[in-house]
Order: sequence, then C-alpha cells, then structure tokens
Amino acid sequence: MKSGFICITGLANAGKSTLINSLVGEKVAIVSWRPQTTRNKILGIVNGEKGGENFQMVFIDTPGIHNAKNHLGDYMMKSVEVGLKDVDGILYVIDAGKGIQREDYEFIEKHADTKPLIVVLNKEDAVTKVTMLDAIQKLTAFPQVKAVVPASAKKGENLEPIMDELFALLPDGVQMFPEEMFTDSSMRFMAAETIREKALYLLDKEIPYGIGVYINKFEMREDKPIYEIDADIVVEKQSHKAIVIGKGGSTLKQIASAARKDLEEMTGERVFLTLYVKAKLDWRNSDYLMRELGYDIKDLKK
Ligand SMILES: Nc1nc2c(ncn2[C@@H]2O[C@H](COP(=O)(O)OP(=O)(O)OP(=O)(O)O)[C@@H](O)[C@H]2O)c(=O)[nH]1
Ligand SMILES: [Mg+2]
Repeated sequence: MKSGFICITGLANAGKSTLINSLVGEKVAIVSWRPQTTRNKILGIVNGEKGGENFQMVFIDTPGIHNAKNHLGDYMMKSVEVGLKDVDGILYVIDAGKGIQREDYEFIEKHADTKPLIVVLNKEDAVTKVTMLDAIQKLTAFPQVKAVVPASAKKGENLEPIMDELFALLPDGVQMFPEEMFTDSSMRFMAAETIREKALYLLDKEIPYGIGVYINKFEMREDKPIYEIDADIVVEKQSHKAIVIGKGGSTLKQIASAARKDLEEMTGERVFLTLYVKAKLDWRNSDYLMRELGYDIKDLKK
C-alpha cells in the first residue's frame, strides 16, 4: 500500500480547515470567517483505494501564515514549521477570491525545492472563470509548483483531482493509523475547539482572538449516558468578561447552546455543558498560561 503525510498550509482564512474537513469527510478542525482560527497542528486521516492500490493519507492542518504579534502567534507559526517537517508533500491553499498575495509567492519560492508542492486555488465558487484562469497561469509559471487545482472546499467541488495529485506523491508504506481513526485529537481538545468556534462566531471585534478554552471536566454520568462537560472560557482582559457573558448571561447561553448541539453530535450522547468565564491577564503572552490552555512552544521543539 501507499501511505504518507501531507501538510496543508497557506495564509490565514484561505480555507485550509474547511478543506481538511471536506477531504476527510469528518469535522476535524473548526472553521470561521475570521483569520487565525486554527492554532494547532491537526491531523485528518483518509483511507482509500486508487487504481487497485490501498492508501492512507494523513493530512496535517496548520495555522494560517501571519506575522506573529504575541507568544501565541509564535506558537502558531512554530506549528506550521513543525507541520512542514518530514511530510511527503505540501498542499498550499490560496483564497482565489483574494488573489495571489506576495506572501504566497514567498512561500512557494522558499519551500518548493524542499518538498513537492500542489497548489489549491480555493473558493472557486466565489470567483469568475477569467480570474481563475489568470491565477492558474501565474502559478503554473513556477516550475516548483507540481500542479494547480481549482476547487471549492466549502462545496466539496473538485476534491478528487486534489486526491489524485497527492496520491502520486505517496511512497510505499504501511498503515500508520487504524482504519476507523480519522484524527488523533482527544475528545477534550475537540470539545475545547468546538466551544472556541462558537465564541468566534458570536463575539465581536478583538475579543474572539483573545479567547482560550479550558476543559475542567469531561465525564460520562454513572447513572445515565450523559456527558457532563464543564469548561472555562478564558479572556485576556477583565473588561471582556462581561461582554462574553452578555446581558443576563445571554451571550454565554448562546455559545453554550450552539456548542452543546455540536458536542452531542460528536459524542453521540446527550451533553450537559456548563461554561464559566475567567479573565487571565494577557495570557497570549504568558508561556505559563498558554501551557495551561494547551499551547506549549516547548512541546513543539521536541
Ligand atoms: N465561498 C467559499 N468560502 C470558503 C471556501 N472554503 C472556505 N471558505 C470560507 O472561508 C472562511 C475561512 O475558512 P477556514 O477553513 O477557517 O480557513 P483557514 O485557512 O483554516 O483559516 P485559519 O485557520 O484562520 O488560517 C470560512 O468562512 C469558510 O466558510 C470555499 O470553497 N468557498
Ligand atoms: Mg484553519
């Protein structure tokens, strides 16, 4: 069989997480219209068969490339660097609607000689054919780019040609993960991310960027098949606390209710979700507090 690792990278908001979810057919990464949604390396595993040969393709979703402005940003960019190590290919995602940016060219020039690079021109559904053709032409001018595939991650359009290009990059190998496993993320991590996703949607301005989620409890009740999940939504300023809670607790209730729905789908059981809001001053610049919330630069350096 063939098996290997593919790193999905690109600028913030290009649609990388939407793409990994569509390719895997499961929600492994949260998605939002805000840039810098993904903060960790996330695995998504696809098992299949092409031309009579079985394969296992392990995708690594990574945070969007941006200029880090705090320690969390440093952690995110380090995750990209680590994600790109020892992979068999790079799937570089560009938002075709925004067009090819200077940073996209920079990435291509810097990395393409090290690993085979396939470019996905994503959000095909949102651009004209002329815009798409122009972008394809610009990218194919780079000898380093092995293939350019226009696609829509959101609509699930043109995903098979991406898989064909990537399959060709896989070396002979063995099955690395059990067939039924589609990610290596823990339930706790997925629960924290689900809550963060809802906060990203329901909160405004700079507040969502400073949100962290800590799961205090994730337990099945002894008497009934109900998961009890308690979590802290951590904000970076005291003044943000009241905003996350909302008038009479309304915003927090909305976050909890949306998250609970997804968590019930994820676990297949009923979920009792209790959310608290805590302020941890400037946590995105504190290595100690970041570690508490599951972001540890040192972990990545190992
Ligand atoms: N129209 C359109 N929108 C898309 C498509 N793919 C993703 N999006 C939207 O683009 C936004 C960003 O999607 P994400 O998947 O979170 O992007 P990302 O690259 O993972 O972003 P970061 O993790 O912040 O770097 C969301 O609003 C998606 O719904 C697509 O094919 N078409
Ligand atoms: Mg993402």
